[in-house]
Amino acid sequence: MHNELKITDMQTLESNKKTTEEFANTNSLKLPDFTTDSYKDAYSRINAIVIEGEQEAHDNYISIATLIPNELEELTKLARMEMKHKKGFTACGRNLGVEADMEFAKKFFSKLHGNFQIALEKGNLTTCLLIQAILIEAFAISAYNVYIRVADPFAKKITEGVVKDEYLHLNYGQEWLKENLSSCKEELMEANKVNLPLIKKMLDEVADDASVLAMDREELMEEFMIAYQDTLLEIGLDNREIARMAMAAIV
Ligand code: PL3
Ligand code: FE2
Ligand code: FE2
Repeated sequence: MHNELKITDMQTLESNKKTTEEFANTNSLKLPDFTTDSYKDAYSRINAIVIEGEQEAHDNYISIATLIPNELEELTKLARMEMKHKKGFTACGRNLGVEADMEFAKKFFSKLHGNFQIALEKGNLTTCLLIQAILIEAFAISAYNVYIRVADPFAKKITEGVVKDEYLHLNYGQEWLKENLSSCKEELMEANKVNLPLIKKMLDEVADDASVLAMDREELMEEFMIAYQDTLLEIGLDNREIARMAMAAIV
């Protein structure tokens, strides 16, 4: 009796193992060929976007600190993480033998960058936080979560480390906006109306290149909406307000 049980357990183990192997196999079949010219061509733009995005995120947290001086230490920490992310993604490009198209990436961010700078000059902290800590971070989280599923092993490991930090960044913006909701709600809604459509445009712009990396557009949108809606809910907005805000992406 005892013996029989053992055998059954071992059989179960064995068949589990097989299932895992088969799964890994089917999965790896779906991974793109990282060495083709078309992969590298798309990667030169996507990699640049990510590198530029991390650099701008760094600069933005440093700028935000000028509006909340007593948060200087915390914001400097976040900014440092962004530089680490930039280094990590630079290594990913180097590892694949790809040169990042930084000029393309600068253009890609220019509109959003401009809006952030205007808000900064005016001292509109809520708008700055919405742009960087909510919209850009949710965009990064969606992209990185999807990328992890189809990345080369080197990039996968780096991206897994990065995405954990991005949740901290999203959380930072979330907590500040939550604490100040009564005084910043109106500005939050207005800034969202202007800037969410830009994120949607950026997603559309990157979709073709992303699909060459086996990243699906619908999946990217889905991941974005999850991070975005979760955050707005945590900030304390109700379902109707969140629906109204999300609607800005489709009109
Ligand atoms: C915030 O910490 C960083 C902001 C970066 C924004 C990234 C947007 C990425 C869109 C492109 C999707 C491809 C992801 C692939 C990663 C190499
Ligand atoms: Fe980052
Ligand atoms: Fe970040």
